Amino acid sequence: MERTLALIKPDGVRRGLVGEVIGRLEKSGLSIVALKMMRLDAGQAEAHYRVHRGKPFYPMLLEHITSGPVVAAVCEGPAAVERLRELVGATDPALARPGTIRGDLGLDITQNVIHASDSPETAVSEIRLFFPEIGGARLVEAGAEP
Ligand code: 3AN
Repeated sequence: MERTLALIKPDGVRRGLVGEVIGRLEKSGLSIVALKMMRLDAGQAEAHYRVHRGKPFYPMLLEHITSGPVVAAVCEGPAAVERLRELVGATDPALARPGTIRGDLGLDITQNVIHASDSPETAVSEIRLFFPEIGGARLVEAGAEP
């Protein structure tokens, strides 16, 4: 089993797409094993997008991701990282295939509804960043008895 991080960006939350996006993730067979709504401060946004520091669109990225609440979800399943990236689609919604979240719902390259970890290594560090309280503890198994 593999885990990955999905982040519904402020444009997705603002447009009322949380249920639609989470529904697509669940219907695809991925299990949601942790979920929360939060507002990123500047430090968390810079940490999340540190690989893009210095790129022309970096200030816009920070501005957008801190512009309102996000919904963060840890998704689990076989090849979860690749599976989620397939569901999400290409970065630019204009180029994303119909049937993908960005292809169907994205507005533009900044307001593209959702972020998904791009590798298993990134997934580990992003899950740590967004869910520090989980630590090394085992997450509740979806559907398991409490
Ligand atoms: P993805 O989210 O598809 O993995 P990344 O990691 O290359 O894409 O970029 C992170 C975010 O930065 C994207 N989701 C998008 O919002 C923004 N972004 C990427 N490339 C551009 C660009 N050329 N112009 C404006 N924003 C961009």
